[in-house]
Amino acid sequence: MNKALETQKQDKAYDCWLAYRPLAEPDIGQYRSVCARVVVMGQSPVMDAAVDELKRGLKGILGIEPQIFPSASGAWALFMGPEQGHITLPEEDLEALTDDGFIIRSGQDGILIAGRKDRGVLYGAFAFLRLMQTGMSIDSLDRTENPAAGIRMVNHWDNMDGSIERGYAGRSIFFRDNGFIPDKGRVKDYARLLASVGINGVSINNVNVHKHETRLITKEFLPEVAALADIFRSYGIRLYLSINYSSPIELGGLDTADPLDEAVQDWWRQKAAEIYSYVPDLGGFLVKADSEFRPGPFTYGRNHAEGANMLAKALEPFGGIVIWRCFVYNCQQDWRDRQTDRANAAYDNFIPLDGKFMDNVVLQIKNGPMDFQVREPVSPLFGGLKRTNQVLEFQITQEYTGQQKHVCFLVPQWKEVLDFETWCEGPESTVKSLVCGRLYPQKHCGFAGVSNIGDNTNWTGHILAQANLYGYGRLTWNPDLSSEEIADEWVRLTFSDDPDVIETIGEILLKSWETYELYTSPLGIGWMVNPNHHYGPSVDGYEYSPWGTYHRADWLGIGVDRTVAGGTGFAGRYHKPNAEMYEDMDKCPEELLLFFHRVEYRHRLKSGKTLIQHIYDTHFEGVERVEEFRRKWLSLEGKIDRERFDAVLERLDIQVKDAREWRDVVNSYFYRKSGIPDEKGRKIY
Ligand code: GCV
Repeated sequence: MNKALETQKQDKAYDCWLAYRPLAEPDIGQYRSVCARVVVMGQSPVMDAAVDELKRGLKGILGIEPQIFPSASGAWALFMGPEQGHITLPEEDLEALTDDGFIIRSGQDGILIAGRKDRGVLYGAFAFLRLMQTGMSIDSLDRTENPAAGIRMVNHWDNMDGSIERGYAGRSIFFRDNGFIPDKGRVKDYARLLASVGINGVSINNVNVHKHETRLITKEFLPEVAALADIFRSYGIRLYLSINYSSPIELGGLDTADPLDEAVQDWWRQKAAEIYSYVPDLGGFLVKADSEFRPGPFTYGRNHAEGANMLAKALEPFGGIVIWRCFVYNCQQDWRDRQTDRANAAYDNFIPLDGKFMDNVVLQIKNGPMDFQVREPVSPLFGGLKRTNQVLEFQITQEYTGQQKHVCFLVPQWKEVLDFETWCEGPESTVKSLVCGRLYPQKHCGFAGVSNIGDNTNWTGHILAQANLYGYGRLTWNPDLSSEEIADEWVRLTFSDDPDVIETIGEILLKSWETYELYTSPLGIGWMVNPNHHYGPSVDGYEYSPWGTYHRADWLGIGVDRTVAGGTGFAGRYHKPNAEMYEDMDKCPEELLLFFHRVEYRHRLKSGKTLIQHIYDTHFEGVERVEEFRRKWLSLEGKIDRERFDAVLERLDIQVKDAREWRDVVNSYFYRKSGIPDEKGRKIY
């Protein structure tokens, strides 16, 4: 799979959505006359990246190589047109921009792409090419855009031996054999992909920081970290490092990492100064502490605010931030204990600390209370925390959603989370308004997504999984975009503007998450995967383990009672009316029924079907839908290049086979537990 970079670059899948295809003549006539000359005002590595991109895009889409004219002016603007200065920008327009925002405007003689900073121009250049490629008329070019939030980052779970925890697209593009990969060509191409959708932060190493990675903050590796930071910087992206909370012990020879110990504080202060001497604009640290056996402040009887603030003080003089993850729970539960609930853990650990974190600390909260299942309710920390900086964490890599063997376009799932009404301040208290800092003032807030890329030629293993990276970035820039808009853009940019291609791939993408859910774990209960690697069905895989991820199925029914009345009380962590909705079995949204309630197999759902019949029917339907995806894909033969057509088909073949396995394993499990036959008499083992 790992061909040399030059060979990889020739592969159609390598360029993802930045392939820049020629457009039909009637669509581009006007663009061609305007874009032959480009005046560039201002110079910096980021402006260079913007100019390079523009040249590349104009060549690909219009087939022209523009003449570039430098301008003495220091203002950030990239002007395209026959003559300079025909478009002037009123001061108030520029004032409407944040540092990353841009204006694209066409006038009689030219087009202006302007930003207050060079980063805005870069984003503007990408947006301009996207608009042109998706057929936007030159007359309609008049837009001002600012990103929704300041933090728009991807997290890598890459280890220095080159492996990637939960990676499904090859090996790391940063690390190999416990060192850095010398050829940085791939990193530059990655930075370009990220910047094109508005990403401005990247943490390069796994949040589980092992022995070698602990040393990333030492002289041994800091020059290499700095070299990567240089590449990302020229695309407006800041680099972050995941750190080991025990570093003062493991690197500093201290006998404690207690955040209140002065020697520990001093060690981190000096360490921060050393790190920033190599990377002066390091974004900061990402920290997984006291979670899944990682060290943290609990060891010393301290809380997470004390733990995070100590690091924040060390980074403060350099403008760095501490991104502290809320994925904290007891992973050694006893199955007899029905009160401890993993779903409660993050909320119960962090709500008492609201308002106690320094303002350069940000809490990073997974979208749901468990762990990136195909369906979960939204974490009640959103709307619960009112005086704390927050970042929403999504998982772009498909750990529990088909591992990039199955097509599962996650944008519709993310949209539900973003649009979820928390009611913390009455109506309009959506998750997106919270994480974009529109509801409570936050110095730092935004988005993190666990990256789905590796060194496979097509970056993401499944070519259709490129749409998840694309969609994630687009949503961090503008969470109001719809799933349909994102799918449509991505297909046009990646494949073609042929209506059949757009419609067929769009439909597959938009139905794929729901389809995956149909043939896997039902009605929000989650898990049912093989332990450890998490691929494929094993209904009891986690039922008999201490991780606290039970479904509690027996011969009568299934589901976890998380009500306040008789269960773990999780439903009560939400604001009204959500708390009441989840508490009441009749009001609970059905897709989350088994997450909140224990339900008998003979219970009738709103559809009139019994729960058991619903389980059988959805599993048969899920497989039929995947078979339909495959048929639809086959209808595109000849409309998509052979390489990518075959590559997707190969994955769909796997998906058909594995979806059937899911169906049969889940259906026969519940048939044997309940003894209730399928009303339709289909084959259940
Ligand atoms: C990086 C889940 C995953 C782990 C991951 C962890 C986390 O448990 O299975 O691989 O660790 O989440 O988010 O920290």
